[in-house]
Amino acid sequence: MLKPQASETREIVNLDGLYRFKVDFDRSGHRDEWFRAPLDSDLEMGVPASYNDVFPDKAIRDHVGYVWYQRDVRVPRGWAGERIHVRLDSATHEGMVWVDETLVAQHTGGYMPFSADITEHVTPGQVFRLTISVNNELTQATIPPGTITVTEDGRRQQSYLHDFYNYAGLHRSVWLFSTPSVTVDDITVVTGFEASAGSVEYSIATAGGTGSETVTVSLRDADGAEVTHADGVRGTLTIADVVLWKPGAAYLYSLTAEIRDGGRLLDSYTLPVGVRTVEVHGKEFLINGEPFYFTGFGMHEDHVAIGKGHSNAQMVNDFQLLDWVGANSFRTSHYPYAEEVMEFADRHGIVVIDETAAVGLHLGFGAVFGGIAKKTYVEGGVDANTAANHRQAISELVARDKNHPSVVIWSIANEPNGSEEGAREYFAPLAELTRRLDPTRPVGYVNVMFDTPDKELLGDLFDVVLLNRYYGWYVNNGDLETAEQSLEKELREWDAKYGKPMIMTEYGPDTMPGFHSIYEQPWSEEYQAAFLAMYHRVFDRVDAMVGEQVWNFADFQTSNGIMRVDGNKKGVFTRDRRPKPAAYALRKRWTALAGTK
Ligand code: GCB
Repeated sequence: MLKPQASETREIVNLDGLYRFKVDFDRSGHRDEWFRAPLDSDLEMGVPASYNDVFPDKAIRDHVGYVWYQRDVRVPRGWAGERIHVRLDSATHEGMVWVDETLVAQHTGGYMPFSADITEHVTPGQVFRLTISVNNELTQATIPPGTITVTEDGRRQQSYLHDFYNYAGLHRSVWLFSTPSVTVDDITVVTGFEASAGSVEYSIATAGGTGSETVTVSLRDADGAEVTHADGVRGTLTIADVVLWKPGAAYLYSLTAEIRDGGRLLDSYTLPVGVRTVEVHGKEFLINGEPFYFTGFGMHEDHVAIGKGHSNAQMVNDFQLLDWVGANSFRTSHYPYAEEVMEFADRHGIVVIDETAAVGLHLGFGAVFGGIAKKTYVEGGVDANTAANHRQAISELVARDKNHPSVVIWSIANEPNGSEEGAREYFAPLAELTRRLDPTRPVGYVNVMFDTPDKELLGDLFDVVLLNRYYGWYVNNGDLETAEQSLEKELREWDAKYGKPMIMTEYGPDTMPGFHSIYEQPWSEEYQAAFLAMYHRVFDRVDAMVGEQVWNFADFQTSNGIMRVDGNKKGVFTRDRRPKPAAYALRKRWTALAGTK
């Protein structure tokens, strides 16, 4: 699943901007074939962005179902003879794409790119009408799951068991791009090193050829000087005096794959490559053979007005704040982030735990979100349909992100039910699938606080122990002394049970900016700082701890409920990215740790 790019043989046009926009309130759009004519609506919507908070209209914000986007697109006239594609970097949660009156693509899963070859439906130099319907519905089978109910007066309502607002729309860029008819279809690299010699094992999939073409590969250093080259669709490149990709010190080579017919260049694709290794060794997490200690956050793609829309400026601001606070890593909680984010992490040496959108696979959580607790692994719950979509989510994630040096762990779910009968049967094949798709990276799942070591059934299927704990918040609220004892006791039990590296992937209390207390009262800024300091004391006493990722980087929007006041306030930064005092405390600790751990 190569990201489109411009090269000697490929061109790309960005289709972001303003689209005609219509909300399909009465679910008539598909029946009435809205793609056949200009959308009958005065609304326009910016892409990329979530549409929910853009309009001052509750009916749009709460809408459950389809919305429609449409614009006219002119195909560059120079593209005659090329294959022409349209690509959506995401459509949350389901997208259908028409070119004029032809349905060209349909994709479910709100955080992954998809594309369609539209060569037969368009003419270079001419205009076509691009129509996209986007559905925000979550059902028990989707990843993440949800439930739709209909009120007595006929209103559809969406509920879900995850703690972030169900933003929807075209959250990421839309592209028109050309490829030649014979293409580099995919590239996979696996890197390594021995003493000062680096290695890049590569394998290239081509498409559209006759088999008589030749494939060559060249590797350049960051200054653009050729380091080495080779022939053939697979092989190993050796780099003398390799410069490794390291956390905090990124270094990227670029690998160019070319297909030729005789002397004629048919296709050329360039991939950034960071040479590094990742390994679990006993209780250590090794990057390039050296113990690595994760500092940072679970994050969200979440901003005022644009919701989950990708914005390059906001992304740079978030990375700058990560740098300021001394973080070396983050988790893409609770879904894959925009590819621009992954590439930025590659270029700047930030380490990533890459997570699927499998959040809310715990029907016991119904009680927390205003419903009732149910069994999880039952038909109509987390069942074979969920598993099929979960497999798709894992496969697409690995296909998209396998070449990013920043990605060091696959997290295949956040807080699933890991103690109920059926959990092992559900997760064992998924862990195995992830390993088969990528044998080079450790695999984990994120454990929920209910699934204590005496009850949990899954840990031996995974390489690392990823824990979310809220001692001092959801339990022992306001009592950090008891919380400290409970936390340390539990961490030692995990260590005794599995003897694997452990990362605290979530810990933190809701904190109201501006609320102060000399009594360490929950919700106060002082309590947040004291809470984090307590966790850090414990982490420093438990050897198997190899990382701490605070929940959350910033405050973020959630669904309504008595647990949340305009969203989740566990951010170390506010939603508009102002520091709470805890940010300064973390900065002090993490900058000091950078030199030692
Ligand atoms: C969790 C979830 C996260 C929530 C967080 C909280 O365990 O993984 O999505 O936002 O707790 O603040 O309750």
